[in-house]
Amino acid sequence: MTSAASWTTFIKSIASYNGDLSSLTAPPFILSPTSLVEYSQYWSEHVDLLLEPNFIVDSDDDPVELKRMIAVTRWFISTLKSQYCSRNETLGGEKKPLNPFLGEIFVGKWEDTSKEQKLGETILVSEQVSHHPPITAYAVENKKNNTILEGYNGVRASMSTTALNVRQFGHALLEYRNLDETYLVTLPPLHIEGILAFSPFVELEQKSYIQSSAGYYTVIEYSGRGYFSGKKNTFKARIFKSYEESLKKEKALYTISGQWSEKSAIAKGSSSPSSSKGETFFDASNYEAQHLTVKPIDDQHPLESRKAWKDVAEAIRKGDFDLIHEEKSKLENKQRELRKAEEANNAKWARRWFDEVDYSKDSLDNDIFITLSNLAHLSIKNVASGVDSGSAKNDDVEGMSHWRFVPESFDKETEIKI
Ligand code: HCR
Repeated sequence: MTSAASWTTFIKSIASYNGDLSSLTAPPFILSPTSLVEYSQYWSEHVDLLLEPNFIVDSDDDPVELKRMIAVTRWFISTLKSQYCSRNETLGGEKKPLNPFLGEIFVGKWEDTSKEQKLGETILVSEQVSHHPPITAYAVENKKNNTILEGYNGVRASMSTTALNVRQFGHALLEYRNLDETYLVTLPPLHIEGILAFSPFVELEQKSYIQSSAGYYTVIEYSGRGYFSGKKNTFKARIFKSYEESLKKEKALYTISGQWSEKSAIAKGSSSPSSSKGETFFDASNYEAQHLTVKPIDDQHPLESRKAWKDVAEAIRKGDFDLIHEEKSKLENKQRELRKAEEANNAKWARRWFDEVDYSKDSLDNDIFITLSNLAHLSIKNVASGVDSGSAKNDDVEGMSHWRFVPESFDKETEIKI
């Protein structure tokens, strides 16, 4: 089959697509040799910005909690280029990632490359906690600064005439333990444009939110090419004293606007910073991503992503469709056998470092996710990320669930070395 013909078959298959990414069969040239379980690393490719709130000192101008919210917003904006553009840079376009198997893991670390050595080592643990639907849970931990980011991700997708529309499930919780401050971050919807033209790319849409335990609340509005400025990947973020204040845009304490994949500016108040008045907020093109270090495949455990997918990844790199199919089938059949054996023994795959949490049943007094969701009027149900608790969409979506990191399980880990 020619590339064009297999692409047409692929387009037809996504037109009748049921929302579960594992059911999509794509032609080899659209496959990425990287599993989705690796995407958790994108949260921390600017470790210095992630840890920055720990180093902000109180001064006479803005309250220190507001300065920290600005820093957390900057860190979040800095993650977007890695999350949504990095395949375009490394693989020449958005690709379909490998669909992780249940129990697949990915771990790595960021060394402290700063002159002052105040950051310390930061580690990533990422685990596929559900296969149908696919859900990846992760934690990024920096012991030196007592900072931990944890979260999970799932997606549901549907095809419109020209684009693949993706709703994200999950959220991130960023805890600065020395500061006794936590932030809840929601994930924006997105769509994949350019499918018909053979060059898929991601556009973020609608909004995402950051809620601080100190009350401050950031609303980030996304738009593709056109709406705000005619430029790609544009956004506008407003920081408010609280959710209630956000009901009137004029109450914004700061407004940030620009392109998340390029440059953005910040100014006090509710008007967008003009290029002359605004101070640079973040310049993605001049802030290189720091990639994590992963141990050599030979030293990896069989559940570690790059080891488990090695032969499939090589077949994808060769563009050999039959070999991809053969190697993928080997891995998938092994998984099927495992599930059958579990069923026969009435057993369940034991998640390694994460636990499922059911907020409708488990009694979770003083749970920070509930507290922050209430502050931001966000749903605590298993709904798309960022859904308002009062919205008509506030109804559990089948198969989706909340996942939490269990640090003790990771501390007891003996088989997987970072
Ligand atoms: C939608 C997507 C899989 C999911 C990817 C997610 C949402 C995963 C969590 C990360 O934190 C952020 C993230 C970034 C990716 O942009 C997003 C992927 C983009 C494409 C991929 C589709 C399943 C691929 C469809 C196949 C074609 C048409 C390219």
